[in-house]
Amino acid sequence: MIGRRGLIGTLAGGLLAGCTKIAQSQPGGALLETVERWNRAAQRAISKRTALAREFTVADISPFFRGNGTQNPATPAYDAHAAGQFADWRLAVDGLVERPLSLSLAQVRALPQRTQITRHDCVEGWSAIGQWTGVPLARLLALAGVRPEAKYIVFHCADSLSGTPYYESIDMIDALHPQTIIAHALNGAPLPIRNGAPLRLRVERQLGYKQAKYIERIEAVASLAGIAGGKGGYWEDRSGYQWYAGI
Ligand SMILES: Nc1nc2c(c(=O)[nH]1)N[C@H]1C(S)=C(S)[C@@H](COP(=O)(O)O)O[C@H]1N2
Ligand SMILES: [Mo]
Repeated sequence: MIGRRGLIGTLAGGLLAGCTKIAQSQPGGALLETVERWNRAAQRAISKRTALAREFTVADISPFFRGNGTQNPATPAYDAHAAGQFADWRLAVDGLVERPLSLSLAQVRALPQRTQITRHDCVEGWSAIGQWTGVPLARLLALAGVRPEAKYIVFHCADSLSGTPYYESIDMIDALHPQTIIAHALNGAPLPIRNGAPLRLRVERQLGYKQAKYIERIEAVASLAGIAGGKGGYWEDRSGYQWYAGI
């Protein structure tokens, strides 16, 4: 797994190696200074990515958290799970991991949890504040033993839009971010079907379409090239939506 320190270390290590060579072949220190400035800028960029999203209070919670996109996958398999309160739902964690997992909802709930009140922003021009509870994705990835070759985490969903399965992906900086959770509850109650029951992603530094609902499989990969349209997400594949949707 690439930790924050590991990533910065790799960047800094590469730059320092470069610096040594430049220092040996250059007469003055001007170039070195430039490289140092660049190094500081790179560190600032990474710190920005790891900063926390704003959290709100219970009083700020929206009375109704609307649904958007799929509001019910409505496949025979999903309907059967819903009828049984998702007691037989399994969450797979696989791909570039040492120990592939297949977890029940009860097992997901038994892991360490995080609760956060955040604002969801959809590109279509609406926002809502909700309280989400779930297991940090970093925990799941540690349990599964994600391999260092993994560069992205892909979320496979149970629903399709116009006959194409919904999916999304994030990089390891967002995957290991403390506010990135696999949520099973909204405002203290099990996720409503319209909001992604039984499990959905919350990746709080990004826009609404990254917040994958109805997750049945989490896959660690080295590249997004082989997955669906290759652009890392349902909307990314078919419209101009950016893969990195930072807010
Ligand atoms: N599986 C799945 N996830 C999805 C979508 C979808 O259609 N299917 N829509 C996305 C969009 S565009 C938004 S704004 C949010 C909406 O989440 P909500 O339904 O809880 O409001 O889910 C995102 N995740
Ligand atoms: Mo959205």
